[in-house]
Amino acid sequence: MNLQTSDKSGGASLEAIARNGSLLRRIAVRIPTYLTDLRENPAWLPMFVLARTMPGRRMHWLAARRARPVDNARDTMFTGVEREAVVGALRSDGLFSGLVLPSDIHRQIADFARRTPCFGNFDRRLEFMPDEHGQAEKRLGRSLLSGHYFERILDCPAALSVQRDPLLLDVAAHYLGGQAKLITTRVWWSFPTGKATDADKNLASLGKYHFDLDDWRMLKFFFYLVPVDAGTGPHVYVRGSHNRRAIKHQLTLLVGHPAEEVLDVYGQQSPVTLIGEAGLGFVEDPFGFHMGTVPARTPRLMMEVGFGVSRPSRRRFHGEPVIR
Ligand SMILES: O=C(O)CCC(=O)C(=O)O
Repeated sequence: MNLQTSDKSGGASLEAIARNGSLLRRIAVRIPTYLTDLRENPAWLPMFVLARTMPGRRMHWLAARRARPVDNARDTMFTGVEREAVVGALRSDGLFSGLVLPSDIHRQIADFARRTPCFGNFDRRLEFMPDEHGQAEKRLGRSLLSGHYFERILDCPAALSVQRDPLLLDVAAHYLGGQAKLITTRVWWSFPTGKATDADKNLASLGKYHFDLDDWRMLKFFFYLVPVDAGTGPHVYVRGSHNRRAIKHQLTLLVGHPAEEVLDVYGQQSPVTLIGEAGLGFVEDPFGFHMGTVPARTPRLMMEVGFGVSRPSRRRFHGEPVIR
């Protein structure tokens, strides 16, 4: 972390002071959260300190156990997808984008979402119907960037069938090791809104490249439940950034970094913007830099099924079902 506050002329640069002040503020606001994580699970501390460094991660990967064969591997809804191809792409690029949900499955989840109230900005007090987003912003007097279903999604059998699909665990076990376990399942909207603050965007993981640091090794499957184009807030992944890290991105306390800084290091050609029809699925190693973008025109409905290797901290999640 660079806390230098002098400009080229040797004098104090007000801009640098402001920048570093805001950096310190961003770190300071997270301290209570870090202390809660530590109290809940002391094993969180070595992960938090070392899992951002390549040597620390490589050491931990050595403990990956062999994956056990999955008995019901053929019962997958993702017919024609070879597990080896998925794992190979994850190892080289950190991303595989050739999954497609059957149309009855993504339609059933989207229908469920359209008729079920969601919670705005991860806050259970901000409950609204997704098709009343504009009225809800007026009624609640604030911008609503996201709408989550939390545990309500467990009432949707089609979502559960995606969560339980044997291909997902098989890929996770062959990529993360035999310790791989399902951690979380979430379905949420990202809404176009002109008024979102930077804090809202940070909370929703939108608009800023970041890497996830909730476990030593993680994998996230994402599925679009509506068609996603450039105006629907597509997800972006920086190919290859999961296994190559600039020192400044290993020794940083912050997971979010400006786009120019990330692209200067990993290459202007490295971001992949995921655009496609309803049902498009992709899986990524979220240690690689990634972000959602704020929808400019149309709301995006998305599902995530996440895997990890350690006991998840309940606090890290925002109400979505955490499977222990
Ligand atoms: O909404 C998105 O596309 C990004 C989600 C994300 O960054 C995350 O789950 O870590």
